[in-house]
Amino acid sequence: MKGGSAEIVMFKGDYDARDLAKDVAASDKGDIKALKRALANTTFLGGFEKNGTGTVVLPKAGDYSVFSFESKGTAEFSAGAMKMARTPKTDGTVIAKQGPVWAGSSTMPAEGSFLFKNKDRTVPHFVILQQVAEGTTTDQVLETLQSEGPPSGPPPWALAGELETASLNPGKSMTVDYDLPPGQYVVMCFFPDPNMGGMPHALMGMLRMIHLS
Ligand SMILES: [Cu+2]
Repeated sequence: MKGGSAEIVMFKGDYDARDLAKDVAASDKGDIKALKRALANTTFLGGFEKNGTGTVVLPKAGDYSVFSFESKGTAEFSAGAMKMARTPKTDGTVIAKQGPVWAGSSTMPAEGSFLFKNKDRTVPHFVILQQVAEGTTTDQVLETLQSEGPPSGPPPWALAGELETASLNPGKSMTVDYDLPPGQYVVMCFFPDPNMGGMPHALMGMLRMIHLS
């Protein structure tokens, strides 16, 4: 499910982008040890979809990598001496909490920027905003996600508006600029949970309905 964002990451010790690509590929095939190794050695600092904008926090001058879960592609960059910048003003918040569950604004303007904060102390999370038909329930979305077999087209509740962010480690935050059609949206995260056999968080019920107006 998606995963096309550019993930800005930093690594522990000798662990590098190639190790991460290998571990993620193994994790996709159900290797939970590889997933746990990836999480123990990687700090996810956020990032954006193609053409997406916003702000991330780079904790220090030094080497960083950009990683794509979708292509397993990587790139390196170095950040020089930095000055502290004030977090830009935002129009709403999307907060991941232990459970995992979502909290934050229940309504936001249809255009603006939101603060995404991972307050969960255990695992990384990312944000997918998917527009849904007005009145859709999280139970309906969960039922679709849990249905077996290849999808026979898009779910009946899905509408055109969508946005995805990269992942954030526990305690990290970022801001995300967006411009979406007004309406009801489901907030989802599909990060695989290492303590639940790699189950994506949305399937554990990490779903929340919000409105953009
Ligand atoms: Cu998650």
